[in-house]
Amino acid sequence: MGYVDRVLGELRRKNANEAEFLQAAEEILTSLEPVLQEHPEYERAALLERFVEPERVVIFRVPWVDDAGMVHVNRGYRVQFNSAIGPYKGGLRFHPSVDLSIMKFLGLEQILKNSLTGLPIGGGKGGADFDPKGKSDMEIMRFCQSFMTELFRHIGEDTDVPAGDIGVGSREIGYLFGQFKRIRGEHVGVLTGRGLSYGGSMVRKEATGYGLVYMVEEALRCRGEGLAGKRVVISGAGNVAIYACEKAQALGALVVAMYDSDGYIYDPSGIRLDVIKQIKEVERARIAAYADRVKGAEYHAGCGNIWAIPCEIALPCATQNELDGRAARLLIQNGVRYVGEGANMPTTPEGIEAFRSAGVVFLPAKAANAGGVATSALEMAQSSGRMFWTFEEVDVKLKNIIVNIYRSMDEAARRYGLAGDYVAGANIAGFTKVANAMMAHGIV
Ligand code: NDP
Ligand code: 2IT
Repeated sequence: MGYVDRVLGELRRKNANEAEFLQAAEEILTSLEPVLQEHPEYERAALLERFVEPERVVIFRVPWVDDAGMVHVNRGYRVQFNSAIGPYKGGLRFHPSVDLSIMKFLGLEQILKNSLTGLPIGGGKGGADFDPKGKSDMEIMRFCQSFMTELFRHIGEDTDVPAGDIGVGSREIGYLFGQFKRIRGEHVGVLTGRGLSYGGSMVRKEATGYGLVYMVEEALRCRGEGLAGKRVVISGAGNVAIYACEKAQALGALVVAMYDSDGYIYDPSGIRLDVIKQIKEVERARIAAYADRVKGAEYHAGCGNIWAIPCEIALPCATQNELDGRAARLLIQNGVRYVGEGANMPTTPEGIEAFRSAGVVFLPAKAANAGGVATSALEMAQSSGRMFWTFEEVDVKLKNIIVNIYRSMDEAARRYGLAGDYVAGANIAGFTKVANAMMAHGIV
């Protein structure tokens, strides 16, 4: 049995009930075969066995009191996966579906994503099975304070730097930072995605969505095309989706659909992003309200059928496994040519295979959504340097980082005879640097 199969077999045995983690690990390890053949020393050093085992996982109780005086208990997590190339870095997710499997898949992906940025950040992820929907501001604040009252002892600007993810945006980062500062008495860059008045960076809010569109733009440019006039479907209506829509529209694309977890809106004349921002960012309401406010727009309950809308570019920006084989086949039938993953692992293995065999340009999450964490690393640089870059300065750096990621995954794929296979290219390019660092550190 080959090295990869042996490690995967053991991983399945030990983590049998972690479906998402196994899905991510299988994709990554399988695509690393050619690298491992070139480096037999990796097997002797049990490099893969160490790579798939988190350095540390912290699981903790998060008790909090709601506005009616009822006590609730949630489960908090921080997976400190790999610190070979820098301090652990990765977001916090607050969503009822959060469990160890989801935390570990996100942490594993984050290692390679962070490596691809070219910046010195290791991989981590955290969160809680807390549902922020329908909670008051004060309930959110008390939850964040309780969460940080345990988390603070495990993080630090040079050890582990969390940020946002699903359910954690600028409001939550503010409450988390306030509590950290209060307990530790340090005003440091221990979280990213901070507000601009207390150490945040320009462009961090926009970075994941903008970066996603910069990568699609680069893929189009390399094929002699541009975004102008292209029809785009975006899933999600949160941070990543909103700023992907903003940049796609700025570059002349026609975005016709978006969704939240209840259903999708279709607006053939182009999404009015001011209305979406008002509903999702200001009112924290449901996307269904869009169809009441914009003439000619339709609302459909349920999410899956969004992928039946004809488009040339699909940008899944909500959550894992939201785009399956059936959805991929529908998109292909209707003429999709580019898929850029804004969310983490939004496409199922069957969906990826369908896009691959149809020759669709498929830009995988760890490359396509790396703009967020890259800008987080720029926020860390500004914090330690006690300086503040303008919007334009950060935006130029973000775009350069994204174009470099595109080039490194493209080159890595070509080097192993896999031209155009960006899934393999991104995994290989990300892994190379981490593997070098782990080998240099000895058996740790
Ligand atoms: P937000 O919480 O801001 O938005 C999430 C959006 O996705 C909401 O519209 C939400 O709908 C929808 N959604 C969540 N879960 C589901 C579900 N099970 N089914 C359908 N829709 C769902 O999160 P972000 O925009 O920050 O994150 C979106 C994705 O991007 C995630 O996969 C995240 O890991 C990834 N990502 C985020 C980065 C960042 O910087 N924020 C960086 C890189 C990746 P509803 O409001 O109804 O729940
Ligand atoms: O998945 C991700 O890359 C994020 N949620 C952003 C992480 C970060 O540290 O900015």
